[in-house]
This record gives sequence, structure tokens and C-alpha cells, in this order.
Amino acid sequence: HNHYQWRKTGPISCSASPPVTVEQQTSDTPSRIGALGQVSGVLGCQWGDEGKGKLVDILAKHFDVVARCQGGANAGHTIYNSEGKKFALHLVPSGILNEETTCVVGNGAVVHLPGFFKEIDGLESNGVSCKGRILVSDRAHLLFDFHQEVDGLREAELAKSFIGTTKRGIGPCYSSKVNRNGIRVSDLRHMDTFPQKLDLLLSDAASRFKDFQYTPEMLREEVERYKRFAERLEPFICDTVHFMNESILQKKKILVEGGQATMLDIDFGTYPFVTSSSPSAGGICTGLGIAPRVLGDIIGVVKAYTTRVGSGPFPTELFDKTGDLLRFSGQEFGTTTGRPRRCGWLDIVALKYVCQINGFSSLNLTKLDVLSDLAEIQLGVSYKHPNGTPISSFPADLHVLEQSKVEYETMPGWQSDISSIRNYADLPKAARQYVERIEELVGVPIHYIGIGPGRDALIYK
Ligand code: 2SA
Ligand code: GDP
Ligand code: MG
Repeated sequence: HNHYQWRKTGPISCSASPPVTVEQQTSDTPSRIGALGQVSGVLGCQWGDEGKGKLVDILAKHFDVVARCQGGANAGHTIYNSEGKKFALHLVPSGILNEETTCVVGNGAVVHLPGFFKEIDGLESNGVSCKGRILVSDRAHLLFDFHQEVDGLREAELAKSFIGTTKRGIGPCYSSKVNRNGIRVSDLRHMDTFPQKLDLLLSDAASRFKDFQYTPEMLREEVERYKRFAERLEPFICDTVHFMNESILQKKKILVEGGQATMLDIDFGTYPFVTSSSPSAGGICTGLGIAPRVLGDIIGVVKAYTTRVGSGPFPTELFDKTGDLLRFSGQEFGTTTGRPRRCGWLDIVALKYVCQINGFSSLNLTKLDVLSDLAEIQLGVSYKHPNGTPISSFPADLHVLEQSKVEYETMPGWQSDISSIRNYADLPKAARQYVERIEELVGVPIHYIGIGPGRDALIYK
């Protein structure tokens, strides 16, 4: 069929107009997925690692394009194919396992080319064909090894107040972008001026950090390396703003995959303990060059409890055996760095704030199975100021946040294995009560419930 052939005709050209082919809804498709807006998004509601990758992988077969709009290889999205084989993706969108999907790395993302090629080689050697299926924006900024080194130096300089970054160079690369001396993918087409630009960036870093070693030899080597990368990247480079907008005109279905989450957003997160991009709904438009009015459904992904990796406030954090149990049962270790994740109860105050910012059409509650062993489950429903007054919205002031006391509602647990249940009605009553209480508190329907890491472990509500 046309759609398939378009994908198989070799590297995608940005200027060619592919045929209009919105995938037909098959009989086994829950009608809800078929009805998702032409341009839909999947965004994280907490501090990341909610299971966005899994939902994107599941939805991908109903979309023509899956696009990343922000972040870089700090993201870690773990997905499993139908044979149960595990893949950990970083910059490559989680649509890649669905062979008919075109994957876009948008202008808002930052690209570390050595890491990108390594990721592609890993996928290819595991039987996932990437050729002609990934488009990288010519406007995206390049993240160099030196950005990663600077990330480490900045963290060391912060000493005890370090952010706990992934040390993937994200903050320093976005700093270069905002400083207006960053280097973009399109600059790889001008190797004559590239050395000069890179020299400016490296000299800048050397004058700022005394431990940053910089020699003319380093510049020469890096330029030679990037000449080879430029050649290898050429077939991937695309004016993705044009591609996205043409795809919209051609009625293609587009799914945007968020990295990190709103509580790590540079504007809305627990600043400065945040990432340097906009993982909330606004980032979709700025990171892809598409208009707000084309956005259809935005699905928020929220874990049935909370995790956070890195420093910063976490009001519902557990420091006891229950926290350890969640970490162990939920396998809460960083996909990119392997760091143990901090664990705690679901924070409804933070979730309501995130729902306001993003205007989610529905939620995917994930990892409900991880709570199965607990006799009781707590829901953080409100914060109280140290002076006793209730706090009506999520505070910007980290001092207020740190001093405020969380008030909990206690819900009964279900203490039975729910991982093989596929119908909402078959869930134990206490599990349904938990789901419905969350819906009631935040006012957004939960349409998807995760009860295991596998592709099929999803309940449609
Ligand atoms: P950065 O590296 O500058 O973006 O770090 C700034 C903060 O953002 C957090 N951050 C993340 N939090 C959760 N998951 C992320 N991805 C990986 C994963 C993390 C890992 O999927 O597990 O492997 O450690 C991610 N990326 C950034 C980070 O922890 C800082 O708090
Ligand atoms: P992302 O960054 O939001 O894509 O999430 P990560 O992949 O970093 O972390 C989520 C982890 O939970 C992954 O290891 C997933 O395989 C796993 N996972 C996702 N959904 C579920 C679920 O419903 N139940 C269980 N037990 N694991 C899940
Ligand atoms: Mg992750």
C-alpha cells in the first residue's frame, strides 16, 4: 500500500510530497486511539520516567510521524517490542520500533552526534532499520563533547548544591543556544566557517573554567571528526518545520513525544532543579514550528506514585521501607545514568498544577501494578504552610515548598497481582477506587492504565 511504499523508497526527501495516507483504524484498535487528534502529544506529568516511551511505542502504529521537540540524550525511554526485547532510547523517538513511522528530531532538541550515531548503530544491530526513517532538524543545535565536560565542571563547582544532571551536556548546550553562539545542524554544511565557530565556543569554555583543557590540536581533531559526522548526517538533515507543516496539510497523523516532564520544565519546574528545555505543551510549538491551533489531544503520563532523579524538592518523598519497596518493585533506576530514583507517594497538588499548564485531554496512569503489595496507599492531596494556612497553588518559592507540610488521604490497597488484567472492570475494587479518586481530584479522565512494562500491559478505560 502507498503508505508502506513511501517509507520504503529510501531516504526521505523533505521537498517531496508523500501521498496522503492516514492509517485506517483496525478492528482491534480501541476506538479512543483512532479518535485521537491529528496532531497529538504525550507529555510527562511529574519529574520524568513516567513511562512516556511505552505509550508512544503503543500509539505509534496509529500515527505517521513521531516527533521529539525538546531535550536530548538526557532522556531515557525504555520500551519493549512484541517479542519482549528491551530497547533504551535517548534521542531517537520511541516510534522507531514501528517500521512505518517516520521519526523527527525537531528544532527544539539538542543533538550530540557521536551519541546519535551510536544509538542508531545499536538499533540497526538489533534489527531495527533506521535508514530513511529519521529526520533531524537543520535548526537543531549541536551538542559537543565539551558541553558534557562543562556540565560536569558546573556540577562540581556547585558542590553540595549540585543539580544532579545527567551530565549529558544539556544545560551548557542550551546556554550556547541562548547566548547566540551555538552551532546548528545547518552549520555542518559550511565546513569553511565551522572551525572558527567551534574555536569561539571552546575558547569561551577555557576562559571560564580553569580545569578545561583546550589546545589548537584539540580543535583540529574535533573539526576532522565533525567533517566525517557532517557527511554521515547529510541524509538525515531536513527542514523539519516545512516537513511538519506539509505533513499536517496532507492530513498525516503526528504524535509528539515529550522528554523529561513539566516539573522539570525550565519555566514551570522546581527551578533551578530543572532541565534546560520546555517539556510542557508550549514546547511542542516552539520545538517543532507548528501552530498552537493544530494541536489536538495532549495525553499526560503520570506514575501511580512519584519518582525523581537528581536533586531538588520532592514533597511526598519516602525515606522509609515503603520508598525502598517502590524502588525495588518499580525497578526505579535511571535509564540513562543508572542512578537510583527517589520514590514517594503521588502528589496531587503538583499534578493539578501540571494539568493546568498543559490542558491534558486525558491521562495515562502508569505502574499501577507496582502498588499491588501495599496494604495502604497514601495520596498527597494538599500542602499546608508552616504558619498553618493552606497553600492554594504549587509554590514557586522553594523555601515555602520545603517547609510546607503535605496532607494525605489514605486509600486501601488491593494486595493482589493485577499484571494480567486487561479490562478495567476486572481490576480489584480498591484499585478502581484509587484510579477514580485521582480523576476526581484532578478533574482529568484517566483513559489508559499501565499494569506492566510490556506493550500489551495496558488497560483502556
Ligand atoms: P539535565 O541532564 O540537565 O537535563 O538534568 C537536569 C535535571 O533533569 C533531570 N532529568 C531527568 N529526570 C528523569 N529522567 C531523565 N532521564 C533519564 C531516565 C535519567 C537517568 O530516563 O532515567 O538515567 O538518570 C532525566 N533527564 C534529565 C535530571 O535528573 C536533573 O534533575
Ligand atoms: P520515560 O522516560 O517516561 O519513557 O520512562 P522510562 O522508560 O525512563 O521509565 C519507565 C520504566 O517503567 C521503564 O522501565 C518501563 O519499561 C517501565 N514501565 C512503563 N509502564 C509500566 C507499567 O505500567 N508497569 C510497570 N511495572 N513498568 C512500567
Ligand atoms: Mg526516562
